[in-house]
Amino acid sequence: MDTPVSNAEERQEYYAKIRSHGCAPLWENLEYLVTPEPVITSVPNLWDYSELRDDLLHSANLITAAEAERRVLMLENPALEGNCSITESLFAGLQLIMPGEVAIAHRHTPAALRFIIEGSGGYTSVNGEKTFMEPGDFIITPSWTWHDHGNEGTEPVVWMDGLDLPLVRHIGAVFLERYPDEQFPAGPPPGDSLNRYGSNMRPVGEVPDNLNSPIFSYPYAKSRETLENLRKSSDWDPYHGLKLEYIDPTSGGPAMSTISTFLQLLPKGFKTEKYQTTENNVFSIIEGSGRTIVGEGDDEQIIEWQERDIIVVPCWYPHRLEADEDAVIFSFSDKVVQTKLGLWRERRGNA
Ligand code: GTQ
Ligand code: FE2
Repeated sequence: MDTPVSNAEERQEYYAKIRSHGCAPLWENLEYLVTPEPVITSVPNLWDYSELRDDLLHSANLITAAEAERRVLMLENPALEGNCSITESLFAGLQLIMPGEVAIAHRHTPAALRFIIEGSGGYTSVNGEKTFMEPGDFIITPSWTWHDHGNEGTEPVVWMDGLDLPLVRHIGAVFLERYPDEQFPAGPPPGDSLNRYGSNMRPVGEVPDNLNSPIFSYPYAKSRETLENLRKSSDWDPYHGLKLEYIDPTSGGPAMSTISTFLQLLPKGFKTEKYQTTENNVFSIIEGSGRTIVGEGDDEQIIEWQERDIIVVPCWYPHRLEADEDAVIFSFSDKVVQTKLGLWRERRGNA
């Protein structure tokens, strides 16, 4: 029976009383707490690289890489200002290293990826193994590995950083350690891990670490060629075009244990169909131009993009993509985490 047993005033007094005992009434919050579908604070957004580039290069006049430790412009979700996050779970930033600069060695529990945007001659060293960077390369810094960066070239080098930092912070498991010297001592020669593990082979007798890929670098030349070869034969996915996931060759699983990473090709004129997923997605346009249509009806929003732009589409926003020219898009998301927790979902069309 729905007979009230108390009045509003009585209830407020009661809430104040239980508050002082460290309690709150679930029944006043249930609607906001457990919702029929995901409700998320972060919003879709675009970072226009042609607009940002000057700001980024200007930062080199204000602070050195050495002083900054990491000279990064964080891409903050407009709805999460001050939270150092691009979505509730992910961090993204644009990092700049000028010729001759070094970003000192440290290690931390949050894992990082680098997706190279512009410049040649940049490198990152992971546990002493240098990986040189070219635009479009995808490079991994696994959790708790020593890393420093540098630029041995003659032009500015810019890459996008993607980290699981908000997720790790939320749990509280953040640790950082600085190396006593600027750079971690040189270890294996550049490219060693790719040589060793990048040909669907591995040294005999080695047992894989099943958390992270032994490959630190997934060069664009190779992955772009793969997309090009596949476009002739592949069936196109109506929701993704031709989309490949970067994997750990020793397990067949995702390349990183906390961040999923993808490269996709949409041929000129391709239009994907409406898609929803619980994963929070960050897209980095490497080639081409087009648009992402996010939301539906009155909430529909058209995000026009071109090369080097970055777009975020948070959890459960309906979205579709249109390519005006052949488009190649790198993306990263928290899919692997959601999958491990049994939470990942997708909705294709109106299914
Ligand atoms: O390059 O080591 O954007 O530790 C944020 C934290 C980059 C890095 C970031 C980091 C780094
Ligand atoms: Fe770092």
